[in-house]
Order: sequence, then C-alpha cells, then structure tokens
Amino acid sequence: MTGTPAQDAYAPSDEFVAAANAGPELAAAAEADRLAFWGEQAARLHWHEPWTEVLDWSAAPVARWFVGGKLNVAYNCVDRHVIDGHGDQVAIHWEGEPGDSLDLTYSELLAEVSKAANYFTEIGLTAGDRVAIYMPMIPEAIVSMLACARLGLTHSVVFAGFSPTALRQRVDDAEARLVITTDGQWRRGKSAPLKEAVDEALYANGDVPHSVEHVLVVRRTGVEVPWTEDRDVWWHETVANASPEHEAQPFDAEQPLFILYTSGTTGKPKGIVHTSGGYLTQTSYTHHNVFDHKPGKDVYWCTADIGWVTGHSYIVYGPLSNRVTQVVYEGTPNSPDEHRHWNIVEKYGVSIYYTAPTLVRTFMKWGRQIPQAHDLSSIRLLGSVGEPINPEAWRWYREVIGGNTAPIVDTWWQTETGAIMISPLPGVTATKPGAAMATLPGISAKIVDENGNDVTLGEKEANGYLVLDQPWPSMLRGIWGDPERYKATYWERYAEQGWYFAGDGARYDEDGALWVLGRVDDVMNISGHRISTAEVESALVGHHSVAEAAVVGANDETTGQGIVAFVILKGSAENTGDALIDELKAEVSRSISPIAKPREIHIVPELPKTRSGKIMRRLLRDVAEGRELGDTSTLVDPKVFEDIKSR
Ligand code: 6R9
Repeated sequence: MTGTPAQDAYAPSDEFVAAANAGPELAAAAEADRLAFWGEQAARLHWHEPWTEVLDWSAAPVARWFVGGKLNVAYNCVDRHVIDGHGDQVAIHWEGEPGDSLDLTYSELLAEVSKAANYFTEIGLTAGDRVAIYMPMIPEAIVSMLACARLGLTHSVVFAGFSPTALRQRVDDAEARLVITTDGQWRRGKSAPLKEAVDEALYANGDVPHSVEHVLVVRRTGVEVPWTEDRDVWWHETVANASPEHEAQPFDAEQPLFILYTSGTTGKPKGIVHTSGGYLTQTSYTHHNVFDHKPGKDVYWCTADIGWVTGHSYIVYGPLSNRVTQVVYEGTPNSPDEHRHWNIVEKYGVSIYYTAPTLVRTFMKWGRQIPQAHDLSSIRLLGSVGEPINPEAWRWYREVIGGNTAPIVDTWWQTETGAIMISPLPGVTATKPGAAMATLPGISAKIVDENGNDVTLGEKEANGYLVLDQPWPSMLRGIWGDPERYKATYWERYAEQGWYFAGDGARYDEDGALWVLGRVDDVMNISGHRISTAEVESALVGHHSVAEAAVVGANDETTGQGIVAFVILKGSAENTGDALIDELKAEVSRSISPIAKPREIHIVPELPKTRSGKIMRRLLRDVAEGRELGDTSTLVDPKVFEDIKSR
C-alpha cells in the first residue's frame, strides 16, 4: 500500500475531540517520562499493595512490571464496580444464537464468578494450576475465565471450533487439571457436539495418561453426552449450588493469568504466557483511550471469540476493568440471516463496534442494502483488528456502518503484545484509510532494515521490519515451558539491539503515518522489488467485480517469486471468464505497477481461513507451488480448501 496524500485523511469532528477521553497531553506525558506514565496508567486499577518499581528489565527479555505490587484481576473487573455502587449496571447483554438472551448485571456477575471460584476451590485447585476452557460464547465462559483469575489459576482458552487433537495438544502442553466445556454448541441453528470432542481428546493416544482430573460441563443445547463417572460433573449440579460469597485474595503483579496458543512457523503451537498487573494495565488503558469508552453511557460490542486474544483483551479484561456495558453474541453473523449484527446493534443501541476486516468485506459482499435497512445511528466509533484493512473496505465501513462520521481505529497488535500497540487515538489522529497510523503513547516502535538501520521516511521503497524497541506492560512473558523458543522466535533477529521482532512488515509514508503491510512472510520479492500481498489484494478488491482476494508469492524461476491471486467475485459480477482475469491483471498493473501484475489469477468460491478470520496464505502457497498440503487442522472448513485445490 502506498501512502495516500494528506488531504485524504479524516480528522475527528470538533464535537468528538471536545468529549474524547484522550487528547494530545497523553503523548506529551509519555514522552516526558515513559515509566512514570505507565505508573500513572497502572493507577487505573485497584492495588491491594502498591508496587515499588515500575519495570525490572534486568532479566531481559523477560520483563517484570509493577514489581512488588499485588492485585486481584477479577476484583478489578467485577467487585470494585459493585463496591462503587454500580452493581445494577448491565455488564453483559448476552445474545444466544437461537434467539434467547440474558442480561447480566455486575452484581449478578460477581455472584456467578464467586460460585465458580468456590467450586474450583472445593475440587482442590490452587493458585498456579492450569484450567482449559473449551466453550462457545456463553456467559459461563467469561465467568470461568474470571473465576480462574480470581484464584490465581492460569486459564488456557481453546477455541471451541478446534479439533480434539488440537485440544489434547494444548491440554497436555499446559498440564491442565480441569477442562470446562458444554454439552454442545449452536451452529446455524443446529447443535454441534462439544463434550464428545473433549472425550475424544482425552481418550485419544490410547492409554497415554493425561493431567485432567475433572471435566465440568455446562448444559447449553441439551444434546446427549458421553459421561465418565467421578471425572465429569455438571455445572448446574455443582457451581450453581456453590456459595455466591467469595473474598478475592491479592496476587503478585507477575502471577500468570493465561496461556494462549498461537500457531508458529513450525507444527507445534506456542503457548503465549501473560501475567496480571502489566497486562491489565495496558488492556484497560487502551480500551479506555482507543475506544473512547465512557462507562455507563456506551454500549460496546467486540465481535471476536474468546478463543483468540482479542476476546481475552477486548471482551473480558480491558472492557470489564473499565465497567463496560457490552454485547456478547454467541453465533455467526448470518444466523438466522445477514441482518443479525444490525438487529443486535439496533436492539441494544451499540455505540462502539470492533470487528475484523474479513467480516467487513463479507458485509460488503452481502450488499449495503442490508445494514441500510437498519437504524445504526447509535454507532459513534468503529474498530478494526486482525489484518491490514484495505482502503476500499475502510471507506465502506466508515460510510455504510459509521454514517460517515464515526472514526475508525485500525488497531495493530498481536497475541504476544497482549494489547493494542499501534492505532489512531480517535480524538487526536486524522486517520488515513488503511493505515494504523502511529504507536500509542507509552509504546515505542521502529521500522528497520535487516541490519537494524532506520528505513527512510516516505520513500517508496522504504518498507522495513516492525520492531518494538522498548518493553511494554502487557508484553508476553514467554512461551510456556520453552524459554529458548521465546528467545529464538522474537529476540534473536535483533539480539544486539535488544529489540522485539514482530514478524510484520511496515512503512512510514511521506506524512509519517505508519502502515502495517502484513506478515513479512507475506511480503513478496518480485525481481528484487518488494511488494506486499496486502497491496495487491487491495488493488484487486478495488475492482468492482471482486469481493475478496488473497495473494501469495509462489516460487518463480526467473523473477524469484511470482504473484498468484485467488479471488472471490461479487454476486453482481457480469463477466467471469478469461476477459475478467485479463482485466484484473491490468487493474493491478495500473494501480500499483506492472511489476505487481499477478502471474496467475484463480477465481474461487471461498478462501481458506482460520477461526480467527485470517486467510491461510501458507496453504494457498502450497497450492500455487503444487505441493502437498501442510496442516489444515485450524481451518474453519477444510473442505473449502479441497475445492480450491481441485482447480
Ligand atoms: C490481535 C491479533 C497478529 C498478527 C499481526 C499482524 C496481523 C493484527 C492488524 C494486523 C495489520 C492491523 N494484524 N492487527 N495487521 N493491521 N490492525 O490479531 O493477534 O491473532 O496474534 O495476530 O495479525 O500480522 O502480526 P494475532
């Protein structure tokens, strides 16, 4: 993506600026004294005991933030709001997929979390033990996470769409003593078994023993389940009957809060470890300032699943620490039909809406008449996360969903960073479609070449690697059980300088705006020219016939790599044959450069995506290079991929 001229930037309205949580003073304070700034941000939380030192970096790259401080994460997310007199405020407007719904106030949430904490204690779990959570988006999933946090237990949420094999791998790696699940989960009106998958996972590998002592099952769909006496227990027969009184104990700021597995370049997933004080400080700070959240006024909705980091940081910990009132939705966006999200926005008056570019492009594919059939005037701020958002989708999002007024915050971060790192501040930044813009106050990043030299601002060829050159409070503390891999993956590349290597390419445009270009393994090298897959995808999606595009660099004898594109057409596309393919090639050639002209374009019905909505380019590359397929276990629908391959 090349930088767009300054006049293409969207400044926030005067009205927005006047009421915004964050103004320019935030950056000034952070620049004056970065560590003192983070100390001030940590004061957003309730500490049972104050810290003595903001940062101890002496054992780098393993940080300790707020050294000596003690807090309870769940107390910060629930109890203190009740104590402050907000017990009757709705914390969660929960919408079930089949149309059932439930409002949970902070008082009710406190009672539920306390019951679960009492039951977990009764079965002998103690601080430091691991708990696997394998559940759909129901209130009990959030209650379970908070109950773990309350007791100093470390949760490992495994996406409920993952296979039994993936679950077993994660249970074994973390040696979980308890697995929490449901009988089944709703998927497009049908009950898909889930408890059965847990059994399959635990009985897999023949007699190989596992660490699990109990499986706690929430009844959700009513489907019959296999049962193992003495190991399996129903939530409604245990947790539901436990005492709703529980006093939260303080834990060290560095008490591990969760492990979340993310796929790396090798087969074995990495268990990313996050701790308590720094993590909660930065999720709270970013949720407050990036989303401009006003407790008691806003209705917030993050459409992620708790199975990935966005659900942890921007459904559970950040928002609840800020006394949010939020929507939590169990199902898919087209269940029962494509109006579902907009019905929910209307029903609850959602004012802040945070989603992923892939969903925005899906909405575009379904057509603007769908959102336009609804009153979306409550929306005042939009967010994007997960991949670079192409300018066309950005503009559509702002215009059709944001009523041409809502600022868009394009938030760059990772499972590893724990919280948002690069994003506009909605009352400060004039945003450019497709740019993440700038590091947040308190965060420091650089764009450098292979040798660690700064790339030149604004130059067209000045793509570089994104590195984080200062530790940040919510940074990962390591990879579970594998300190060497932690160092090798993130810290070896720029060991001399001591920088964290993010694995993303980025550039500054001529105005100094920061553009994230996607994973560096997605940056192609065509005859020595660096071209980002995102840049070509954006050009393709800019064509009126194209709904979605995925681009990979495939080995090419003469040019090093050749560009291979996979595109999904809009229903309205009249032309579908070779003529269209030629037209698309010409379009890319025109909008970027002839160097970027795809070698091949394949028209396909679907693209292979992970559960978190990321296109699996690795698999497309396998197809483009005629290889055997790699691991497809994290795909939402592996069959889709067979369809593409057969072409
Ligand atoms: C939060 C999350 C991290 C990777 C990251 C980058 C991509 C996320 C982005 C973005 C461009 C954004 N990414 N947000 N790229 N602009 N706003 O997605 O975590 O699942 O660990 O993925 O996602 O490539 O390195 P995670």
